[in-house]
Amino acid sequence: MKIHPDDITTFNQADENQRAEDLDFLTRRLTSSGHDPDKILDRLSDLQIAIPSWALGSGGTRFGRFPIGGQPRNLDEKIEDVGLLHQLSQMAGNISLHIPWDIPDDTERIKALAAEYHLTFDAMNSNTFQDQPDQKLSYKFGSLSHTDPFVRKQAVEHNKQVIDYGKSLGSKSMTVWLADGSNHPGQTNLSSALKRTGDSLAEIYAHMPADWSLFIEYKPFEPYFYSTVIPDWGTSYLLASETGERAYSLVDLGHHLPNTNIEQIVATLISRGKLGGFHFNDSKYADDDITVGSIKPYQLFLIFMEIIQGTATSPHNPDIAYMIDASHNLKDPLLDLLESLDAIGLAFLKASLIDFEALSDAQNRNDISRSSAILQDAFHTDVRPLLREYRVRKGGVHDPIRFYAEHNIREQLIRNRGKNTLATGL
Ligand code: RM4
Ligand code: MN
Ligand code: MN
Repeated sequence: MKIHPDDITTFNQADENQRAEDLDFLTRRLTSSGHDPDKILDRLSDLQIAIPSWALGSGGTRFGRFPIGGQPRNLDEKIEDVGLLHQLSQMAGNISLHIPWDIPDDTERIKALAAEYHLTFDAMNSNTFQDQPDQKLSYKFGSLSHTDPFVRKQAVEHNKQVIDYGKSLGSKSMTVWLADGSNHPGQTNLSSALKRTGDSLAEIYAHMPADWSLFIEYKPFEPYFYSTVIPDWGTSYLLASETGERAYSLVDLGHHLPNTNIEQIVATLISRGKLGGFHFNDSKYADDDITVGSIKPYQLFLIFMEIIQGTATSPHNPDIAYMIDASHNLKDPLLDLLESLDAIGLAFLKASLIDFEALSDAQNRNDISRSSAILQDAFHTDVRPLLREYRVRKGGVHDPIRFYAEHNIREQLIRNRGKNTLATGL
């Protein structure tokens, strides 16, 4: 769905004066403490977040699913939905595809459609955690790590095919999230499974064009509960280092055991130039995949602090591929994604306000209280006027969530697509 520019203008004009006042207040505060708001907004513009093609419908749990009407019925409609998110927020200029959930029928046509919505294709995702109806061998006991070389070959071939789709769509990277693991002690030989995985990844890597990157995602448990072959950042880093220069780790916020210091992992990976991808979501317990920033907004702020600081001091880390990897069981998926984009924008802006020079000075003097004060000062600044200004300047709306509700977008989608449509994905 494309929103008519007049609707955007009308919406933005409604409380223009109040917004200008709020912005003025914040700008004065920021400039007096040495910040350049325009520069910060330029950097925000570089922070484009990919939307996964599998998160545009209602998700489910293993117990049930409560579908919302108007879900995208095919890839074209998914692109439309991401286009809408981008038009409103100006922060979602990329789409990430999961194969075989979203196989493009005609890559040239799909690429052109995405371009109409100002979207490009970010990392491609393979799927060897489910068996497909036409598949010869089963992944029940693993894929890239399987004991049977024929199953491994089938899984490697699938990954190569995903790369080929990505090539024709203009993507430049491939994410491998390997679900392989075991449920019972003794079920697999842990070190042999890791070795076989490394060999399979090497084959996938060799198939990538020279300007592509490979992202290796880790996860401590689920779908298997005793072991996963790539459980943590250390294993992912190890595999990435062994696989090649353009192989990197991918951090997904939900893929850690409770209370893990994720910002420290981010800092360590960036310092070695190995943080390639980042999946946003939030969680209370495990891979809950709920709205970004809804549970731990301070953690998100600290992560952006490490990203901003780390990429400035370790320039050899590549541009990080950001994606929202969430699942929407109760909320309207599009609204949920807009909320997540808001949370990401706000955390980034707040982290941009940290006085890094003063912080480094306080750290060198071991002045803990001063260090904390610097962080708190940035975190408690209300940066919403700046995020609204960013959107209006770029042609979006100052408050995408309100716009979405006031314009009854879901009702329109239900009218156009139907009440009982189903989207492929989680
Ligand atoms: C996994 C992981 C992957 C995503 C799948 C659908 O838990 O986060 O990134 O592709 O879910
Ligand atoms: Mn993920
Ligand atoms: Mn996950």
